[in-house]
Amino acid sequence: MTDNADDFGRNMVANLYRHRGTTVESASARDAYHTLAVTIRDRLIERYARTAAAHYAANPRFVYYLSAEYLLGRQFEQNLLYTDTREQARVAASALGYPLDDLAALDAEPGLGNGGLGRLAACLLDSLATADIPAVGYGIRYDFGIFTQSFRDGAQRELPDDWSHYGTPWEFAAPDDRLEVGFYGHTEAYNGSGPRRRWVPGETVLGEPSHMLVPGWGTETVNIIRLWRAVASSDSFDLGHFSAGRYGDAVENVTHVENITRVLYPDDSTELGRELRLKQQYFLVACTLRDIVRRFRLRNEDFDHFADKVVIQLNDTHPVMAIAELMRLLVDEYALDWDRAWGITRRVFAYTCHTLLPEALETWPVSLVERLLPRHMEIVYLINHHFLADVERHFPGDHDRKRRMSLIQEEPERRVRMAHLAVVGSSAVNGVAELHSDLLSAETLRDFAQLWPERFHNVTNGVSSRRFLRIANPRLSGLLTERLGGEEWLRDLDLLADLESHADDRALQERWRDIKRRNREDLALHVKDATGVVIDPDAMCDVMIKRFHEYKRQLLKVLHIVTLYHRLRDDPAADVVPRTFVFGGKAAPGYHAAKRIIALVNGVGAAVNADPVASRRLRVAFVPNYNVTRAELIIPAADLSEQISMAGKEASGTGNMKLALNGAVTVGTLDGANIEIRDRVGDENFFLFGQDAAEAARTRRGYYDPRSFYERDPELRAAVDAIASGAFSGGDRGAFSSVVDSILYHDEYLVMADYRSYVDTQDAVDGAWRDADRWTRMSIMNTARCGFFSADRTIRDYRERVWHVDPVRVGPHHPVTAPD
Ligand code: 7GP
Repeated sequence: MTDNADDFGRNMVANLYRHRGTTVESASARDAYHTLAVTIRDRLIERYARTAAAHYAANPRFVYYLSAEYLLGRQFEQNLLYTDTREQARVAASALGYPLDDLAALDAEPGLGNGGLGRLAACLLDSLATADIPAVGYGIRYDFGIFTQSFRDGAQRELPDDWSHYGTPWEFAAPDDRLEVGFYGHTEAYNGSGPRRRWVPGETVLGEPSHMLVPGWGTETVNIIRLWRAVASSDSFDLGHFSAGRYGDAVENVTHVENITRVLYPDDSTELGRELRLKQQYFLVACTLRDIVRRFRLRNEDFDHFADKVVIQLNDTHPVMAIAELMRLLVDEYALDWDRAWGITRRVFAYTCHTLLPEALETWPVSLVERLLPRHMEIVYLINHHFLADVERHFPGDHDRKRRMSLIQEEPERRVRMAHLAVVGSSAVNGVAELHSDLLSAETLRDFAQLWPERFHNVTNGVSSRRFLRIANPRLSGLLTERLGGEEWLRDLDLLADLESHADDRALQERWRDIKRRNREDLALHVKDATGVVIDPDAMCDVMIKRFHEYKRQLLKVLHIVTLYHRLRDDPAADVVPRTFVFGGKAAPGYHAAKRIIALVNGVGAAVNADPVASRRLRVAFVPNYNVTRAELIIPAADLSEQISMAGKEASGTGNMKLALNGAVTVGTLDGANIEIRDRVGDENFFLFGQDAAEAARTRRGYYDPRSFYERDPELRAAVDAIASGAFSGGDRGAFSSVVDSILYHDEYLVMADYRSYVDTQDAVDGAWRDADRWTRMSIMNTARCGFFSADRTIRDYRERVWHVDPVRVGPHHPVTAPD
């Protein structure tokens, strides 16, 4: 497709007529936005057609990425970049009377995920397409994505995120491809013997796919992400009820079905909520596997080749029922014998674990699985039967081991252990950073790693340099492109290493500082708008952006802020460097402890910002509704990156990588990927504090008395006392008593034990900041040495260690439309 501004403009006007049914004179901003998006999309869809044709011809092994979450971020800017049409779009937008940036701001972020795991999925899809790997991402099209966060009296409020309220130009619905998914019911014997059985569901719903395009950067490949939503059949609507004026009853069945994909992770604190969640998981799995089998059969017949053509990556345990579902399809529907089906299944699946928290390893009550998915329960039992026989062969008579490894937990309630099913049914298992993978093998999944050491791998996470440097930080990317002599670094991030030898170059340092300052100015404008807080663009920008969770220790950050506040209050001339503390993050709606910490951050922020002395040096800005879009604004402005989880709890972290790449220096524990970041940037360019994973585990196992730290450390005592006294809750002593009690008497995440080391390290941060040249050098070194954390490298690692797939190059002409 040729792309001069005239063609682009003509296409756009044609699209305005055809898609919006309106005219140039009367186009609203939303008409203009939508039309521009569709015009950009046209460039991608043409590439997608060529990609599909190339894939069809090559019949390659595909990577199918199954994930309950995707945090794609806005598509508009990305697709402008990937189609190289920014200039044409600018001209076309102004022809309609709108500045391009105003239209870009109308792009809604599909918030189909919670945090790290969902954003990682999006980064990996981007890198898969960029590497020309045939891949499809499968997920759920939630009506309401992650809730919109606002604050009322400092506390988190959750509002529904109706992300596709105005329709989204990036999504193609495919109602023709609807398929049926069963739930409940019973199973019955086929004629004949053997494990084959028939499942007669008690309820069926329709799954409707839609897809979005996932373009690669600097290549012709456009892959897709396919999202499923539950739709009721038209006879679910009860016209009789409606005619009788019982409008609620009339739509009851419709609502019941469509609730399956209504929200991301329905609250599972009730029985019904748990059932809905499992239903959601199976819904994704059932639709997806049917689609994968359909795709396989387009070019292949014999299931013995299935594993040569298909690898299914399970993004944590949410889609793990896929293992039982594939067995059901192969054995019950395609009549393969059990062993052959199992051999195929085992080769097809691979499993990534994203956590170290025992409570995040999913289990489902046997009674629930039996009722909702009776056939799958039988299959899980049969897999378990064969598996435990295998364990017995390797470890004869070791009953305790079998009890530990079983797919079924017996006490206190019988439950299916999804992580065990995942490991047993996969050919490869990986953690997401070195420490995490080591801890999985040594602790969480030790018995399995002993039985099958060859299955266990590490694949350290990575992030998209396109989104988080090129798009988010145009100023710094411009400098990098200039210094590195082109944009090749966007495909080979190791090229950033060339900067290293210039880290002391005066001119570079000055440009670097200037860019950071201007990025902080941009952030200051947004913060003022979103929170009313005025921040000083010259102050150090100290950033903590991530989900709120006790193990991530936002509370430790709060104690530090209160400590500085006290120092200034006691001595207005105290040696405290001007800093802005920027927070962003949501807490799960049912996670009360984390929500209290959010309120505390806001309470402390209000006190600091209102204090005539402290506010001269310190400001606290809690940006509401942290999401990918906000991340892209905050990260480029950051000077200091807070990665302060209790060691041994953060599987990897990926915000740490994005911030370091943008030249923020990390203050962190030896946890997750922090370790690998420090190894690469050098310990002189990283602020380390606190206990390491082994020490922390020892402290937790032994006799730990958090109160003793409080008693011995006057600054810590003053900070805790201030919180307890109501100083940050308008005098209400009860407001944060649960927070205070948790750290004084339990302190599961060693906030008290690490406080002194943290505060002293922060004093060293102040010292480094005062020496602007030293700080700038550290910042440059962080960018220069973080090329490893590109998601492109992560994809290379998955290819070598797990997937064994080859790229397919997409030609410049579609075989059907190509000229002779
Ligand atoms: C997160 C981990 O907490 C984070 O450390 C990691 O960087 C990220 O995954 C990507 O691997 N986990 C989740 O977001 C999550 O939901 C529960 O984990 C299973």
